[in-house]
Amino acid sequence: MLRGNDRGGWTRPSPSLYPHQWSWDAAFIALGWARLDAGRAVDELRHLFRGQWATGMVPHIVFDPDAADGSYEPGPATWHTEGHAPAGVPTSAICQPPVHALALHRIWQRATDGPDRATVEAGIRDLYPNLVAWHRWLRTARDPDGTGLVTILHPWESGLDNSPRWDVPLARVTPSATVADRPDLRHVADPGERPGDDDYARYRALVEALVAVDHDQAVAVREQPFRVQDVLFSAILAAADDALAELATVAGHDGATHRADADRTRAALAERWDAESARCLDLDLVDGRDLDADTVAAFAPLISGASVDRTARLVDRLFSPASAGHPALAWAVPPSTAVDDAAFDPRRYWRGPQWPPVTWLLWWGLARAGHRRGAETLAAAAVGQLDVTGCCEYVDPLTGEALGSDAQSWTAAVVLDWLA
Ligand code: 9WN
Repeated sequence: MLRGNDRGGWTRPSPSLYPHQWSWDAAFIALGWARLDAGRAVDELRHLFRGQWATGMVPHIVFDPDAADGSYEPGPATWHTEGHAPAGVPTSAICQPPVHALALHRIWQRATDGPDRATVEAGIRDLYPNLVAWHRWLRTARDPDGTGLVTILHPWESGLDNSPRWDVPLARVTPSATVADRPDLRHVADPGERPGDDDYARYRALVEALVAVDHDQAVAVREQPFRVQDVLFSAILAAADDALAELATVAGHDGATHRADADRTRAALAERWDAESARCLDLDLVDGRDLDADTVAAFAPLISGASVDRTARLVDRLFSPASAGHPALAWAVPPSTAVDDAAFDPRRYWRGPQWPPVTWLLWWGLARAGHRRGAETLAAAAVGQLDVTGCCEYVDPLTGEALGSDAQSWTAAVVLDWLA
C-alpha cells in the first residue's frame, strides 16, 4: 500500500482523497517505511521539511504541484503563502501535531544494530536543526506566554478535525460566505462520513482570517476567532521533545533544553486534569472555559507521560466502558468520541470512529509507561480489526465497518510497525 501511494520520495495519504503530503501523516508513514527501507523513511521526513517556513513552522500540507487543479480543497491558491513558504514549495499555512521527532527516534532505535544505522544517523544530523526550529516555533509563536501548552488556531491543526471538542469554539466562528467546492465528498461512500458543510464554511472562514492578517502569528494568536490550548497536541510535543533530547546526542548536541521543555508541558498538562472524571481537558482561550466533550484526547497524559497514579487511572479508564471497554464496540479499540457522549456519531469522521494512528499513539504511551499487557491487548485488538477491514481510514466502532478513504497510508504504516 505504501508503494502504491509512493510519489517518489514522499507518500500521499491515500490515492484520491488526499493527493498531497500531510505533516503528521508523513511521520506515521515514515514509521511504516522504516520496516521496508530506513533510508526511504528518513527521506519522507526530509521531503516534508522542504516545506518548513523560515519561522520554523512545518505546514500541515506540502502541495504536489502536479496534482490536478481542484483535486483537493482548499488548494494552494487559497492560502496566499507568498513570501512565507520556501520558494517553489507550495504549502498551507497551519500546522499539525509534531509526531516527527518521535517517529525519527523510533526509526533510529530500530536501526541501531543494523546496516541502516549510518544512513539514519546522517538523517538525524541533517534534520535535527529543522526539528529544533519546529519545536521552538511551537513553544514561542504558539505559546507566547510560555504556559507549556500549544494554542491551535484551526481545528485542522489538531488533526482531529471535527471532534466534538471543537463544537463550542467553532460555533462562534461566522461561516465564510464563499461557496466552495467539496471534492472530498467525491471520494467517500456517504457524505455523512465527512464533516458537514456548516463545519466547512467555518473552516474556510478561519483560513480567510489567517490570510487577512498575512499569517502574522503574533496577531493571530491574540485575534483568531478560534483559539484553543489543545492537550493532545501538547502531549505529543512533550513526547517529541523527550525523543529530540536523545536525537540531540546523536547530532552532537546537549538535549537538556528539550528535556526541560517536555517537563514543563507535562506539568502544564497536570493542571488540565479533571480529577472527578479522570480526563485531561482542552482550554478555550476565547472564553476561558474548559472544553468538556468526552473524547480520546482526554488520554493525552498517557502520551506525554504522567505520574504513576494518574497513568494507572487513565489505563483503567481506557479499558473501561468510557472508552475501549464499551460493550457495544465491535473491537476493543478506543473510539475517537466516547460512545456515551451526547455528540457520539459512529460514522462521521472524528465524532466516533476509531482511527489507527491515534490508537498507535496510545499503544506507544502504554508501552513507554511500562503497561505492557495493556499495550499488547490494544495492539492485538487494532490489528485484528484492520485484518478484517483492510487499511481503511477509520472504522465504525459499533459495526466494525471500514469508512472514509481506502488504501490509507498511515493505517498501513502503523500496522507494519505493530506486526514488526
Ligand atoms: C484536513 C490526511 C488528513 C489527516 C487528518 C484528517 C484529514 C484533512 C481533511 O486527513 O484531514 O487536514 O481534508 O479532512 O483529519 O488528521 O492528517 O490523512
